[in-house]
Amino acid sequence: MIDRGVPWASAVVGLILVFAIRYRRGSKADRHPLPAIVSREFEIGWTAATIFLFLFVFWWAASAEIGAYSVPRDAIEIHVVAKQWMWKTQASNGAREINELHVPVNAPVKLILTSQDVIHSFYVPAFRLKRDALPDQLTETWFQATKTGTYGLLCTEYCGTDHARMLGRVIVMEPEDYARWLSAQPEGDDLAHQGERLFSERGCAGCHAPGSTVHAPDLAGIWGRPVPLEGGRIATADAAYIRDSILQPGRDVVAGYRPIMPSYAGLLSDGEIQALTAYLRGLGSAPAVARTPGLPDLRSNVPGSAPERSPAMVPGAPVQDRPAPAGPAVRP
Ligand SMILES: [Cu+2]
Repeated sequence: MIDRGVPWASAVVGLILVFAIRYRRGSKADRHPLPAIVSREFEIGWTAATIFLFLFVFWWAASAEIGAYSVPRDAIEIHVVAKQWMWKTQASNGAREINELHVPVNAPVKLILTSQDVIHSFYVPAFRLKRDALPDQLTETWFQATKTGTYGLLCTEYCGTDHARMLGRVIVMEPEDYARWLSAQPEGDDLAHQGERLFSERGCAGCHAPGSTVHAPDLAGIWGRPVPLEGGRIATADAAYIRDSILQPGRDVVAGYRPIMPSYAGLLSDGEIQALTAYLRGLGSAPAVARTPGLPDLRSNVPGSAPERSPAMVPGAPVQDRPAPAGPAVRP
């Protein structure tokens, strides 16, 4: 297929060549003196004014766009899983909803989106908020509602037969009402606890628990830290990295380890991966492994290590008499 730009480019280049030859210096072409339509000052002023106008609009649009992508640190985190044809949301405090999302007014809310099947798009017109939910990927967006009320939530990516019915509501409440609503929710497990259970139920702990005999990276304290990979690359242990490591473990193998982990693609749902991620995140970005007295802290030279925290969240691992971790000096 010929690109549509080709005729235009050919015309421009052709005219440049024709004029360059026809009006070259010394040729006898007919040259009328230029009519003075506007003054030179007017032309300079006009050019400068439009440049400044353009720069202003660019700055204005860019700063709005950058703001839309920088999520405030204290935002309430809500996981959103889209599927044909519903929206499932779960706040990190455990409140689960379908096709509804309760949020407090005047508080930043961060959405972490994914899809269980095809591409969907989370769209709240009243908030000017739109972000695609993609299978096998996480996307993020955030908003801060400024008025209480109920606002329509739509899917705005054609996703199959009932696409038009993939509707929901965002309910913005006063903070006190929100707190009351939250405490009235069924005693649901929060994500991190679900993840902790999955971690042992699905066999992750069999290899990744600090006491395991299998040579697999210990995951305590991994969150947010740089992970050295085979081949000298460095990854950051964020949600996307953990997700990839679960679904495609052979792709980014941690330096010093063999690629023995099987893929969990098809075995874990998106919700379960989110729960595992929340659990690993809850383990913090500091070593959770209890140090055996007399042995040096293997991670003490890792930049960004935060102070030691409770090892209580490592499943199936006794705190007191755990063997000293084996492996490379800097563990992921
Ligand atoms: Cu959809």
